[in-house]
Amino acid sequence: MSVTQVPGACPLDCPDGCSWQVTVQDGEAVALRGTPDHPYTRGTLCVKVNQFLEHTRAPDRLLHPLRRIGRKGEGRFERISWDSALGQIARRLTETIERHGGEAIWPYQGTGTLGFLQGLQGRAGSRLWNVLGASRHDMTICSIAGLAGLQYTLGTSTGIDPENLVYSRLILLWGSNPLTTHHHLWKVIQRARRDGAHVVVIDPIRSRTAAQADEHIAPLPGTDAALALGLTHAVLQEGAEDHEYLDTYTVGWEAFRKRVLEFTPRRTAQETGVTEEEIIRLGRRIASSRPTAIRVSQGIQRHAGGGTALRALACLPAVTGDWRRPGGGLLYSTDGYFGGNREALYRDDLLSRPVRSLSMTRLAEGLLETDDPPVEALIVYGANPLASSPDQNRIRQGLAREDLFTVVMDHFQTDTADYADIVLPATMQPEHLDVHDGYGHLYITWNEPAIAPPGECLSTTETFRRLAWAMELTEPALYASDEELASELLDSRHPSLAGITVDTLRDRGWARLSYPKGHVPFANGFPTPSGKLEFLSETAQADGFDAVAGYVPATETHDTQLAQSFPFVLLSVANHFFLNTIFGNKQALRRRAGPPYVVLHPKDAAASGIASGDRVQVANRRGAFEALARIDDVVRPGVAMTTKGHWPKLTDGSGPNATVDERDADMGGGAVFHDNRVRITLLPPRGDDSSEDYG
Ligand SMILES: Nc1nc2c(c(=O)[nH]1)N[C@H]1C(S)=C(S)[C@@H](COP(=O)(O)OP(=O)(O)OC[C@H]3O[C@@H](n4cnc5c(=O)[nH]c(N)nc54)[C@H](O)[C@@H]3O)O[C@H]1N2
Ligand SMILES: Nc1nc2c(c(=O)[nH]1)N[C@H]1C(S)=C(S)[C@@H](COP(=O)(O)OP(=O)(O)OC[C@H]3O[C@@H](n4cnc5c(=O)[nH]c(N)nc54)[C@H](O)[C@@H]3O)O[C@H]1N2
Ligand code: SF4
Ligand SMILES: [Mo]
Repeated sequence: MSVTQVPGACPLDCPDGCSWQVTVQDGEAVALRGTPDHPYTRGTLCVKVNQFLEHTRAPDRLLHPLRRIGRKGEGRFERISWDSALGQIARRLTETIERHGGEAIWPYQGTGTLGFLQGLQGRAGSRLWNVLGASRHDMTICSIAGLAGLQYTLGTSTGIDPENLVYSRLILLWGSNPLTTHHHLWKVIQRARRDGAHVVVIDPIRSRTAAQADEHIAPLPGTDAALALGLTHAVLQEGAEDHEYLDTYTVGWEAFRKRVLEFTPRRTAQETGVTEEEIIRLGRRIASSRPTAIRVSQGIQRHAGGGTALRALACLPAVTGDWRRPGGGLLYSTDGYFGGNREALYRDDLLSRPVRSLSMTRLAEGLLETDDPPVEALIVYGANPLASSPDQNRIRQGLAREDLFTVVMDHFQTDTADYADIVLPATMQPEHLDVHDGYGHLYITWNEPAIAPPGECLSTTETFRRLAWAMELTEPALYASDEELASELLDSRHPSLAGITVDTLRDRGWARLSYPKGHVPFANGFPTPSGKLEFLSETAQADGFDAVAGYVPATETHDTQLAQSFPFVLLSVANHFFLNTIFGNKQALRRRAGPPYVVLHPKDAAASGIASGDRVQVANRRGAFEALARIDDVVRPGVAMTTKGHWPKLTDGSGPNATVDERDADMGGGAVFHDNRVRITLLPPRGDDSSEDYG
């Protein structure tokens, strides 16, 4: 009997980027655990991923290529061989290129795995798409508005090391719910708390995390920039601004100060729905707590003013000078710490001429309204847009186009896969090679294949190598092996990789990037054009934004006219038991998640005659979905809460994204999932008990 421990990484789109170990016995994976000696993973995974091995063996897993034999969306398929599948895809892509040029192909990559080889971070497939001249896929679905906003203030979207939070005296979890979405950070926060740190959650919802914090402030959705300016106002009232820091490390202070002075407690309270007392009290606390850390994650920027919000939030630690202290500053993403050679993977030099970009969150528009050329071939991998992208009903229409050729590479027959012409079975993390960083820590991870893929599953890299071969493409870069790709990625002189080689990484499974503990970014200035933190950004102005950081209200949330017909602002947040739509088909986790629900404040419920457990319809002009009502004061009056993650076809055929608009946020073309007004009405009780699945 042979037993080995194979090092790996959780592939999911989660800031914690856990390091894991697969115990393999006689070729079979028998146990999975978080790596015990990894300083961030600390031996634990999470409620979603603990049973990942069962997920790899799920009875509904796709094991063979399939060809559609029913109508689009109907879900009837027959098994075909890889040769036949790749032959058909090669022929269709070649014809498409001949007819319309490469831009008629849309490679639609999602967040299913973040791996540098198989997934998003390395833009898997990029080399092939560049050779074919396919449209560029613009990854707008998750974090881009915030990234763009930070870029103006800081010159980068990279923030502080989360492990530095142990040095913080005050921690603001601003639109961030780590107990659900990245719980390893909570351990760091708990250590800071034991040393006396005070933790405040700023979230319209009393989330799991808010319930565990020292304090909870509930602003109206989309008003965070106003709140940040109002808190800065209170800091100035205390005379707590750091003049030396402002003089040395920032530009545009006078202009920004003028703006801040407009955000009196009174105006801020009107704008945000937070009381003047709360604003002044928290402002004073910030003024007197050195250092203060702000952890802000992605939820907060899914509004019309999302980019502007991050831009304003990053200014606060400059006013107090906290950016220079370990444990002070702001953390949105740590992605920029890893200095691997991403360009070597992308190989954008293989593109023979510039191509257009198509936005991930505008799939319906792309399929229904784009011409010159129209999208004729859609290759979906690591994505489930019919469930996850905005404007579900129009996406369904687009996917149903008879002249559209759709390929879906996935692990399961998702709602999106039901519309595919060809479905290709993909490997899961224990079955392929990959390299990961984390967007919530400073470690990188090696994922060694632990077991053989089941059935005929192929990795993304291998699928694209074989497709290139079927298309008779001669570019050698298309045939690089996984090991070669990993070496090219890590072959970098960037200081973050000092002392890290493929061999050392492969051997141990993980490495801390080469930054000292307590590392303070921007100690010697900021990577902006001025070299300083920019309250006033000429780049922003040149891009058509206000030169000075400020506040942009949400669109639907603040529309009082619209509120007459659609009285609720709907937030569709992370589900504790799913990771986006991954695990939405997993019985054990569905049971724990329960059926789709929508939470209403008791006052709203009373006014609408809705009681807990009632079946309701959540609707606006774009679409509707069904949910069970929960009445709870975790939400503010006028705000309703549901979660992302349920599969439409396993519920009522619909979901929150049926109500979400395709509109862009202010920056980067980000999605506005939470800037969404709906009405909620009682449905007649159903005869059958359709929630029995959920136990
Ligand atoms: N269990 C689980 N974990 C996940 C995911 C999942 O689906 N499930 N998804 C992963 C992904 S893809 C991502 S991007 C991250 C997201 O991680 P988070 O950003 O932490 O998660 P969200 O639930 O999207 O949003 C966090 C909080 O922001 C609040 N929020 C919404 N609008 C506003 C606002 O205008 N102002 C303020 N102050 N708060 C607001 C929401 O009420 C919510 O509680 O999590 C990752 N982790
Ligand atoms: N209403 C609402 N909608 C949201 C959000 C929200 O807050 N509210 N959040 C948004 C956010 S933050 C994100 S990141 C997006 C996510 O949206 P998507 O990127 O579309 O993510 P998922 O829906 O989870 O679909 C991922 C798919 O990839 C598959 N997959 C996983 N690993 C692999 C692999 O190795 N190879 C292949 N071929 N496939 C794989 C999974 O089985 C799954 O079907 O959703 C967004 N949608
Ligand atoms: S989903 Fe996040 S917390 Fe869970 S195992 Fe993966 S990286 Fe870790
Ligand atoms: Mo995301």
